[in-house]
Amino acid sequence: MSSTLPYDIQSIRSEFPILERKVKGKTLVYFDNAATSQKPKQVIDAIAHYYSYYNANIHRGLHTLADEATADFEASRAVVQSFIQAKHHEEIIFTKGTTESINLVANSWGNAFLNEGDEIIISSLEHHANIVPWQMIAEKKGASIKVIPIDGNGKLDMNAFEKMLSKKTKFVSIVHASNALGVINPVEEIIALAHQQGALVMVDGAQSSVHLDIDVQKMDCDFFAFSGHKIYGPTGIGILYGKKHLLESMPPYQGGGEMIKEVTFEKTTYNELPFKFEAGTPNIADAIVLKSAIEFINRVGKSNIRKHEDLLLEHATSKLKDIPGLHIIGDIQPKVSVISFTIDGVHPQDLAILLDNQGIAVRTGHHCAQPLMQCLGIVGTTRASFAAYNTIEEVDIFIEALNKAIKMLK
Ligand code: C6P
Repeated sequence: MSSTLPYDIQSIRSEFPILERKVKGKTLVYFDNAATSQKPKQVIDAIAHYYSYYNANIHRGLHTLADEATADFEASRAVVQSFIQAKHHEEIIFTKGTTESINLVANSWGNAFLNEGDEIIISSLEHHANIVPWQMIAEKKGASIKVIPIDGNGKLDMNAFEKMLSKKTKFVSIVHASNALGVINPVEEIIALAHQQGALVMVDGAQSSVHLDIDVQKMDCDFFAFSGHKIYGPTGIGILYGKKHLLESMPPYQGGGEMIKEVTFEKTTYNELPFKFEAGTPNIADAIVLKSAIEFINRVGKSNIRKHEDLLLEHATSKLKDIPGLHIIGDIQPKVSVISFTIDGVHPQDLAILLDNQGIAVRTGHHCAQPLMQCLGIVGTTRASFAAYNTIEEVDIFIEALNKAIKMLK
């Protein structure tokens, strides 16, 4: 099987020091990549290098360290720009992560442009980060939220979506790939339909950005959000992409240093993009290091990683289907390398503990998508999610451990 893999998997694995770790006496099998991916050595080294050699505040100082840090911070912005094919570098805003990016848009755009009676559309597949900020702003502005239904496998009901759209629809915020099930939504179609009604569209790319080629211009989304820590980068850094004319029309999200042009006690004028949305000292180190994470992905090749992950997904799916009483939720195409399942008579939490005892990390529960679990009529699932460094052998270890755990629990 491994001869069909698109790259030398052992060489990739050797770049991730954590994969050497033992957990409960067993070599770690890390299948919780949808929660956060592990970091290659070039990312870990880049953090140490920044703090060891040129730690300084940016855009402010007139000294060598500040110049170097500023240059690398802006170089990282340019790398992110090409990672998602944005037209202008000032369309890339550094945030803490997907959650903050969505909150920024809901607050800034929502406060300025939402009115009473307006409608915001989300889907049943959303992570809480793409539900709660919209509920908060809708409540404040007297707008309402409509939810696109799904079938039992997580497929969006596009007919229902089309019927939901009207002149009242002002905003659609939709997940690209579901974190809980892995299913990929037809975002291009959703965006085109929403635009016909004059509504704007935000895409939550927290799970898609690491697996799929992202071209925000081709997709024609108005906003796109993702997190550094899910693309082999550090925690605490994320991206908001927004079309330039929209970001220009929006008021600042937070006030403070960096986002101003001039301040008097009477009045403040705001800085230009992207700085208008980057108040205060940003997360300089992690923004700089995000460049190294993207360079890792580009070096291995996103399409190679996708091919590799598809092999793992296919292998795991067919093995899991052999287990009596196991139900894969979201067994449809297209999907990213996430498998979510339930097992008759087995509580996901008990399963997670037994798997951890065998060195295997998976996520169980509602995956921060409680409304989705309610739609599916389940309390939660067990989720295995794969990354560039996982192997077919690890899938086999997982299946063996799973069978052992099921025997103990039934
Ligand atoms: N999902 C998971 O285990 P932050 O926490 O801001 O980096 O990302 C939030 C978020 C938003 N949307 C989607 C689709 C996501 O998957 C996540 C994070 C993790 O599934 C942690 S809950």
